[in-house]
Amino acid sequence: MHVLLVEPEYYSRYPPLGLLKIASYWREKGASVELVRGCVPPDREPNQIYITSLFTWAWEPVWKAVRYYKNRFPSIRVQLGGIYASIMKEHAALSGADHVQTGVLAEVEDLVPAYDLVPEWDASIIQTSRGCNRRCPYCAVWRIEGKIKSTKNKISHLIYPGHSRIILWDNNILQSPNWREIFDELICLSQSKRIKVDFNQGLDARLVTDEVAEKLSKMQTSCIRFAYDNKSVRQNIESAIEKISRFGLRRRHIGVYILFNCMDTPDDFFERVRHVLDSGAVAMPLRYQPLDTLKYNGHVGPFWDKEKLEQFAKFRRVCGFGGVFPPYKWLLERFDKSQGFDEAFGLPQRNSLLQTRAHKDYYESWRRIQDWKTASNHFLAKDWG
Ligand code: B12
Ligand code: SF4
Repeated sequence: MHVLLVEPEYYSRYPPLGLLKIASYWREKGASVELVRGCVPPDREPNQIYITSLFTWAWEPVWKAVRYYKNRFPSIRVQLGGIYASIMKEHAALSGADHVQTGVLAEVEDLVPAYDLVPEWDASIIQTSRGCNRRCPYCAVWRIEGKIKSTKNKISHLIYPGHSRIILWDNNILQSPNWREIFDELICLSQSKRIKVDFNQGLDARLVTDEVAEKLSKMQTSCIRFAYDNKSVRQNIESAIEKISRFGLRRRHIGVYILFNCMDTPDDFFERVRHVLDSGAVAMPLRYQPLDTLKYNGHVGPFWDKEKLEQFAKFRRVCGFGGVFPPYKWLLERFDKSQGFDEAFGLPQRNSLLQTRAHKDYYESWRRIQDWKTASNHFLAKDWG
């Protein structure tokens, strides 16, 4: 039995985790596996073909892959699964796949992914839980995975030999009944094996207690992320930042995602950015993408328009760092004086005093405070060295 695993040719920062788990599953059954990216002739004729998918807007490379392998091996069953397939089953079925799988495959969930298929990759990606008990309208997680479930209370067996970092993909790890055991194990791994921990999907600020903050402070984390999706969680965000910094984690190593272009207004968005910078953390604006969108950045929220979105995109390019806003002096002063979105995010005129100041202050402070740069790189997942 030979199983062909296909990652379509879309951009991804991470290896195709679902396929790597499926690879381990088939190997346990004695099959051989082959992982390819895009449309390429495999080394051997397969008996089964698994194609994965990711964001809904990356559907075209998925269709291309399905057609390529279906044409090449017309009698072999081509299965399609992953995020796009789960969110948009009917659309995915039009690709020509013989079967569209929605949701997770329970039988592969507790297997160590076959990382030997991606030898250049050096981190173990772990989901200690699936699902989430909240039902935020803009989120796919509760729709695909349901309530919090399949919670693990141990993770060491999921760390691949030689990996020096752990990336947690839990949607809301603090909801897990086992979060304490997991955190204690992470502390142990951090302290004994110097393993770095990345809570990649962020932590729920509403669930951050002193106990959580204390445990976090004992791990090797480079940054902690929260989400400030609407003003109702302002107190929770401020309190979580305060607790974490009280236990020794630096405020500038806390990043806060700020959803915009959803049901918010531009002024409301500006205020949330200002709150985050005032609290000393890094603001990370996140443009809303509808769950069933087939085009990235195609959506314009009811209180936004294209000009405002473009204006903000330019501002973050010029005055942000890789799109995020650290609380640097020029920005803090500017936001303090601004009454709303237009004033805050109006692009400084070319060669104007403002722009010169923006650049000077900005780059100088980043050069001076190297750890900001490091922290930001972590937020941007560019370099975890
Ligand atoms: C990690 C992650 C990221 C990473 C990048 C992921 C990557 N690979 O490059 C980062 C942090 C960068 C990120 C960013 C964003 N993300 Co994101 N992200 C995720 C997350 C947690 C996992 C995605 C992933 O890679 N999974 C790997 C998959 C395919 O493996 P798996 O699901 O474990 O696979 C199982 C099953 O799917 C199945 N399976 C998989 N393949 C196959 C194939 C076959 C044949 C079969 C049978 C089964 C099968 O079996 C597996 C084992 O059970 C999901 C949430 C979630 N819980 O899934 C959101 C998610 C995909 N992200 C989402 C969003 C909205 C975003 C952002 C747009 C946020 C923003 N506003 O900026 C950005 C977009 C970035 C960009 N420009 O492209 C949405 C997707 C919405 C959509 N319309 O597609 C999700 C679903 C989260 C949500 N809250 O709704 N994200
Ligand atoms: S808390 Fe996070 S994971 Fe849970 S439904 Fe809301 S956005 Fe999704």
